Amino acid sequence: LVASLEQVEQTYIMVKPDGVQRGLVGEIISRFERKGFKLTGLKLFQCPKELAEEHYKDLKTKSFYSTLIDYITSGPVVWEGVGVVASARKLIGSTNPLQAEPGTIRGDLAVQTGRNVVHGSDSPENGKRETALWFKEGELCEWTPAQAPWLM
Ligand code: RTP
Repeated sequence: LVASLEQVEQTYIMVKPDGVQRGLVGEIISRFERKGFKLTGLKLFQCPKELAEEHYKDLKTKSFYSTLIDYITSGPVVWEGVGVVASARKLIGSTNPLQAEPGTIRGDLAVQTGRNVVHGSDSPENGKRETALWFKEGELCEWTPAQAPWLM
């Protein structure tokens, strides 16, 4: 069974500041490429406070909210637009790296929740919302592989 184009979702992956500072950008992007997702947008960005607050607005009432904003704005981040929300969450692993399975990004590369190296949208709706928040029009590339549409 092969998926149709209407089933294609958009998700939003962020390599967080600790991931960038630890030199894990290539490793993390490589895992998404090897899985078979299509990369449609990529940028290196120093996240302003207002944008971080908008991105994490659903967590505003949480006790860790201000540390989370400090963390995300502490250095450059890499944003990536790829396909398939649920599968990306599996590749990333549980929020707490202690509970993340070996083989996942957090299971292999992170130690604590407050430094869990990567973010992925938790629903197709949030994939669209977050992509629109971080990428301007014209910054995403729509492309088709030359031989056959293996990636979609
Ligand atoms: P993300 O949004 O970053 O992909 O993470 P998530 O869905 O796996 O987890 P979420 O509950 O949305 O939390 C967002 C980020 O906040 C930090 N966090 N700290 N108890 C804590 O100190 C705590 N809980 C969450 C993590 O960086 C988490 O990824």
